[in-house]
Amino acid sequence: MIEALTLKFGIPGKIEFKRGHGDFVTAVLRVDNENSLEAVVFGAQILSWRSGGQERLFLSNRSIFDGKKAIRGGIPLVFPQFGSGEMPSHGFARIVSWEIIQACQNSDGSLSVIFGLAANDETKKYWKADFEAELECRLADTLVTTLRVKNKGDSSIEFQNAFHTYFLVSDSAQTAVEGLRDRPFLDNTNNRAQGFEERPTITFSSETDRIYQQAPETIRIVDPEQTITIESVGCKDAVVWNPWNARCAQIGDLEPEDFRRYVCVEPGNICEKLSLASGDGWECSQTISYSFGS
Ligand code: TA6
Repeated sequence: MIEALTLKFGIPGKIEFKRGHGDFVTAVLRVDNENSLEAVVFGAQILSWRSGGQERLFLSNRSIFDGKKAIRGGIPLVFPQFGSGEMPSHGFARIVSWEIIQACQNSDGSLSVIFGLAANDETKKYWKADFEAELECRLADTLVTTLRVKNKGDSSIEFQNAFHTYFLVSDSAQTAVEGLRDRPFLDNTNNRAQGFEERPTITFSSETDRIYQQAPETIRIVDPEQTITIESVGCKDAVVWNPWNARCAQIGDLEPEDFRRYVCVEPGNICEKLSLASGDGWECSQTISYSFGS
């Protein structure tokens, strides 16, 4: 498999393939010494994104790579369901294997790897839809993740999605999320009670788990050492999540202090399911970038 992918898509030093965590087939993109990423076919999940020469994503030391459980960290893809429901939590996309259908250097010098997932016996265990999905990871000095969905069936389909990114921070207690002032939200720590964000920035001192509705296209995460900018297209909502200490202690694939090491900001479509007519296509994306200092 590695040899075949290398023969088909490999560019030495830029696009390479290996057996990484969990012995999963892993695509390695390297723009230069400062910007690289690693993404595995299990869940089409980015596990590492280095920007400005440093790792910008959190990956739990207790992540489980058994090919069954969702990997704790990186950028899990939530699709076609958010949260609990008829399918496993956050849908099946992150717990099935995808296929690498393309990897290339683009005309602007960025590098892309595209994972594909078409409806099959495994997905139909969870969702009857006849769909084709693609996740493109595009790396330059920014990282763009794009989800594309096509409805190949005879009737319309409905789904939710989110890019469930675990952003590595120096200390969540010294981190602020900017851009969500004056937005309504549903509070997942209080039975999805309706709230309204009055604070200019969101800071963390207890469990925070909110679905912001009518989310802006640009959200920033600021900690003492970095500013991460998240620009989304086609995402109506955005989740902000940090479990804080008590909830963190209950999550088996997190270490007790991990709540200090990450903040999740997750653009997506959650509050209202998206509907896709037969034969139609749809996409959404997020562009994340890092700048030094707060
Ligand atoms: O996106 C926030 C959230 O829905 C939280 O409620 C928490 O459950 C988190 O996702 C992680 O979910 P997971 O299924 O990956 O453990």
